[in-house]
Amino acid sequence: MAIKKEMIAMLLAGGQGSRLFVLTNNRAKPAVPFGGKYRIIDFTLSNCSNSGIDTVGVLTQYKPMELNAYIGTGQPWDLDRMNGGIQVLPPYVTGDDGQWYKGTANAIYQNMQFIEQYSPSYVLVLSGDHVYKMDYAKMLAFHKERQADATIAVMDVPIDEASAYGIMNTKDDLSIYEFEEKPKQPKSTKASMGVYIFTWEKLKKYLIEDEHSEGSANDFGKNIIPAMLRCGERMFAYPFDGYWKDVGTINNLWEANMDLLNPTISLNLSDPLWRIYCRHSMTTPQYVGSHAVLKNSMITEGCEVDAIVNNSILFSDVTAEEDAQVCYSVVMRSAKIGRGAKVRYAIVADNAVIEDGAVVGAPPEDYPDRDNWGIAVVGQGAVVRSGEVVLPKQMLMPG
Ligand code: ADQ
Ligand code: ADP
Repeated sequence: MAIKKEMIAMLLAGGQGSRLFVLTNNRAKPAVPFGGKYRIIDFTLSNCSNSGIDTVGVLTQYKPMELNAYIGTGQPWDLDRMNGGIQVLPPYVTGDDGQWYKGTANAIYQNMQFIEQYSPSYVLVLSGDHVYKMDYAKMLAFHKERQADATIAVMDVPIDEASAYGIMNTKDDLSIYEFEEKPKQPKSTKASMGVYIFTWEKLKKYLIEDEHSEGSANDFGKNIIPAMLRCGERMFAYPFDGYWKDVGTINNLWEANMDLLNPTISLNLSDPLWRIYCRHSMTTPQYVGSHAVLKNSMITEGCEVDAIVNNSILFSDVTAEEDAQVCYSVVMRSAKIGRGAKVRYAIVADNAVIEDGAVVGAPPEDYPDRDNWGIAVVGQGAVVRSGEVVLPKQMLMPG
């Protein structure tokens, strides 16, 4: 019998991440590399560990291999425990009725047995695709003080982005009286961060009811939250005003990487009191050649750089040869950039090869349709031949 835990975390990591296109061909979104040496999931896992949560279930289903390998025993996040720790939970077959996770709520429903082993009073539901630092222990204190049934972390977002989120309205005491999942005409700018604390006995009741309700999408935002609100449960909004970004789109992923190079942005990765942990690669120190000119960039271990690099993030083991230019770009592990190649406003995935003189992306001022430019993306292992051009907004698939 497992030891009782006051709160355990369930981390949803099973979405397809289709809006990241070539970056999620072979892996789930939470495993996408970020910020030079991290993966997106490192933020949520580190938040759990730093908040004193030692039991985390990770719900996977879409292309989980790389994510599973990355998580391993959970040691980098101090989650390799005898009691609790991290556990990867893929969909499994029980008798005749095993099935894929239909939606986020169904994913939790199918793992009720895992949750119940710990007899938790509260369950924290998280997404594996957000970059932020948050103390869930403070959120739990808020939830307990208000004797809430559900607490939803909220951020203020620009009104023109509000329809991408669950949007709520609250009273002065922060209780929620209205919630709409991705409304076409948002009535407020208070957006759900997809971070929830539920009192477990209450959530369990709604998960079971939802499972038996005809036509439900079995989704937290579409079904569970609205149902709880309709039934008058105590629901509160927990305001968060730090850095938070859903990195589920190419633009957001690129921007969040660029934010790391901007000293005015509050996502400090070197705060000794809130470290972001990751699995390290064992590789050589970086080498900077005699032609290299490096400005405002992160250059990670194992890189060999002889190029002009500015405002960019080079992950481990990247090579960038003489006369190459890399600016405002994200270049993932072991990618190779040949002589005289130009990589500008781009994301180059791991193991991609940009041959000598090839061009990837362009800054807006160089692009004829200035209002409609975007980030160029080269997929994992893809090769851009000498003289070839990958235009802004274009995505190059491997093979
Ligand atoms: P979305 O992010 O659009 O909105 P969703 O696509 O359901 O919600 O994904 C949430 C998380 O669950 C993601 O991490 C995804 O990978 C994972 N996931 C999706 N389907 C899954 C499945 N079947 N099994 C396991 N994991 C799955 C949500 C809320 C909004 C809120 C935004 C904030 O619904 O109200 O505003 O998050 O980003
Ligand atoms: P994106 O929106 O970029 O595709 P997400 O990771 O947020 O990325 O998940 C996308 C959608 O895929 C969600 O709406 C989720 O419900 C759906 N989804 C994920 N896995 C499945 C599945 N096995 N069956 C049906 N829908 C799924």
